[in-house]
Amino acid sequence: MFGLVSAFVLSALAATSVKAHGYVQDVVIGSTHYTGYLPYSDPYYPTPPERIIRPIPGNGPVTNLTLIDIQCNGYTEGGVVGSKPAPIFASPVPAGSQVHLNWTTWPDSHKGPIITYLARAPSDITKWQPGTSAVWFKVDESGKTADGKWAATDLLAASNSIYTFTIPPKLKAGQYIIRHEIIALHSAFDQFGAQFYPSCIQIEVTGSGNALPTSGLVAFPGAYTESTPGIVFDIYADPTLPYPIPGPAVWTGGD
Ligand SMILES: *[C@@H]1O[C@H](CO)[C@@H](O)[C@H](O)[C@H]1NC(C)=O
Ligand SMILES: *[C@@H]1O[C@H](CO)[C@@H](O)[C@H](O)[C@H]1NC(C)=O
Ligand SMILES: [Cu+2]
Repeated sequence: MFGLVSAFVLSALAATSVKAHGYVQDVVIGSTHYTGYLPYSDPYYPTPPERIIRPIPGNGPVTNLTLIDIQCNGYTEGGVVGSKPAPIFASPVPAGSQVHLNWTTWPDSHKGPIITYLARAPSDITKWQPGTSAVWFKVDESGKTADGKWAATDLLAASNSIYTFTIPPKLKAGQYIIRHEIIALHSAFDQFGAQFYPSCIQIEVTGSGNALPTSGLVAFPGAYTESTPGIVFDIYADPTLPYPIPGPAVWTGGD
């Protein structure tokens, strides 16, 4: 049985290794490790392991900003359109805690920003699909430093492929999807060239805070278009040119 599984895994890996990009393979919150959705092994188990990250088809990007795939890296199975919910969620995640996102090895050519959103689930997160509703607010972003260092390559490489952000300390308790993405800009000098690598991670925030954004929520698809600043950008041009991170302003969480 296991030999068969491994053969499947190996052939899947061989088929995709030519364009190896990446995904979040592990999430650490407090002292708890949550293994990410592993697209080259999880689907091949007779009983797939339960993950907190919504399924993705592989390590490749989404490039069409009009598709629902841009929300959680698109996974369609059995008529599911958009993100298929994961069966479990990380809990407890105290408001104010750090979330550590462990990416697979990221190619140095794939320079770009790292951006993180949250969406509050109105009901059971293991069944919720946001669809095209404007429910997302940005909680963290990192683009290019003044001396030309990019989040997705320089910053990630310097931290062992771990990106860390903080849940807003006063965020109201409840279930949330974290939409965490790298945008790779190596072909973004022209329209339709930017590559999006989103991951959707399900969590349950605890605490006594009562803060929620009251305006400025965005939808995926919808938040980005080919004319949004930072979607078309030439990383090979003047390296001192500041990079405008796409999407709304970061919500500071009522601080
Ligand atoms: C994006 O997807 C839409 C809907 O399927 C399609 O009409 C459009 O041609 C696609 N755009 C690109 C650049 O592939
Ligand atoms: C990231 O996850 C991989 C796979 O689980 C693991 O081998 C590696 O040690 C993790 N990196 C860190 C810095 O924890
Ligand atoms: Cu790539």
